[in-house]
Amino acid sequence: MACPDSLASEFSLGRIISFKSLGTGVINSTYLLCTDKGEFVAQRINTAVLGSARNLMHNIAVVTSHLEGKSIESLHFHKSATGELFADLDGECWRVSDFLHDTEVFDRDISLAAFAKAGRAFGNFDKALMDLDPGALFITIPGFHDPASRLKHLRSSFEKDSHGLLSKAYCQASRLLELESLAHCLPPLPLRITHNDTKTTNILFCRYSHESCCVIDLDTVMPGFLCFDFADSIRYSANKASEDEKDLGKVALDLDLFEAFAAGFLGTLRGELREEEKSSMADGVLVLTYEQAIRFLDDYLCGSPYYRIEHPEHNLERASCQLALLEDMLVHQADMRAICSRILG
Ligand code: GN1
Ligand code: MG
Repeated sequence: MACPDSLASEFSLGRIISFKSLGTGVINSTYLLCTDKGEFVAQRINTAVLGSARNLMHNIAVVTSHLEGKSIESLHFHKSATGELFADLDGECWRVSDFLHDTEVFDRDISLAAFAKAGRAFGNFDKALMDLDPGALFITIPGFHDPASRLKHLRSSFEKDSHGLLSKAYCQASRLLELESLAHCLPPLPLRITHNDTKTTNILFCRYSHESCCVIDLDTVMPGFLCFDFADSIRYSANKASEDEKDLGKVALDLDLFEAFAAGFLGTLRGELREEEKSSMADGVLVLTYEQAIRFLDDYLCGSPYYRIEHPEHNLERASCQLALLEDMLVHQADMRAICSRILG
């Protein structure tokens, strides 16, 4: 898309030199904006998903200033002409942050060492927010990681079949409904402030030292359960195949990657966790993967209004892939539990 005419002037960014697409997110649209004053990240916020930009940016301001207070590098957002951290331009909501130079992200082809560092980075992020009152943040997306309510929605989409797509997704949908006990298997857990979208692509690493330098994508930082921050990284990066792999024979849990991330994440948080949190980690991986399969399939049955897709069957392929990963995780449930217990002592 073209850069809105008023973006640079609204955020006092100088004269625009270039504007190009950046990153792999499937919710917001992200661009690298070069001006005569420097390089910036401009994002068009998907308010249909993320709700009020004011509440969202309130959360982000609270969290980034808390992290800065502990000398943890965080994103820095620019103020608009009205002093807000976002601006309404031509009916769309935009925000701008500094572009962090000399950084790189690791996608799925991540080494064991880098994945362990990613675990430490997300572990340190969650640890640093433990003394912040969850009540200080708005719930930007109610029921975001709530497998039972996601399943309820899938069941209703299944019954309505309003887009006539159920015949193509019947096996996957039936299997997800059959696995219902996964939506209720976790014990009551304490609410913490969590990231909630811990893909490894949401960590910037220094290009030279290869150390993690900043956790990004703070849109879903809100009250949540720590086991889901552990789980989402595993779901995304410890899959031997990509999130939308069509050849399901390639989809499998990589236990070495699981162990590397567990060493980083659980090793960092070990001293802070309650017993029920410790015992929820391995099972949380199953639950979150189950929830993601539900979310992709439900979106498919509803005509794909939520996730950006590249072709009409994309969400069905993503759901099938998550379901295949879940089946393999079920086979390795005891292995995952043993690794977590060993690390958590
Ligand atoms: C979305 O767009 P991105 O990559 O930040 C989604 C996550 C899903 C992910 C699946 C707000 O994240 O929960 O795990 O897609 N974020 C939101 O790829 O729904
Ligand atoms: Mg995200």
